[in-house]
Amino acid sequence: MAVERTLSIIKPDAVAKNVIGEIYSRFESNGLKIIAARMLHLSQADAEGFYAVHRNRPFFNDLVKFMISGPVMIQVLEGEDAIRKNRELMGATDPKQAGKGTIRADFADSIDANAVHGSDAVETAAVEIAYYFPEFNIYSR
Ligand code: RTP
Ligand code: MG
Repeated sequence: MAVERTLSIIKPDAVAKNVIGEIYSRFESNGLKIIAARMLHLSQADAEGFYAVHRNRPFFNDLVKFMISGPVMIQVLEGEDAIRKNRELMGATDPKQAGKGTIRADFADSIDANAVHGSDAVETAAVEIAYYFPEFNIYSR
C-alpha cells in the first residue's frame, strides 16, 4: 500500500474539550505519524477558502462560523493508506452514525461540532496540505 499524507484538523469543539493529546494518541497508535502541526485561530477568509468546495452547500455559513469560533489544531499525518485510515479513525460525519470507538463517536457533539476534519482523497489532501503548510515546514522521517 502507498505511503500517503493527509490533512487533519482538530476542530474548535475538540480543542475546547482538551482532547488534542487523546486524538494524537489514536493517530500514533494506528501508524499515522504527525509530520507537521500548527495551532491557529482561523479568520473568516481562511475558513471560507479552505471549505471553498462547499460554498454552495446549505451548511456552508454554519460550518465557517463554527470553524472560526475558537482555535483549531492542524496537522499533516503520514503513513500507509493514511487518507482512508484517518477517515476510519474519525468515523462518520454525523457522530450519531459514527462507529463505536471512533473519534467522532467519542468526542463529537453534532454534525457541525464533529471534532475533526480529514482529507477525503489524494488530490484534496495535496491541496489542503499546501493551504496550511509550505513544504519546508514538513518533517517526514
Ligand atoms: P470533514 O470534511 O470535516 O472531514 O468532514 P466530512 O468529509 O465527513 O464531511 P463533508 O461532507 O466534507 O462536510 C464538511 C463538514 O461540514 C459539516 N456538515 N454539516 N449540517 C449538515 O448537513 C452538514 N453536513 C456537513 C460537517 O462539520 C462536516 O464535517
Ligand atoms: Mg470532507
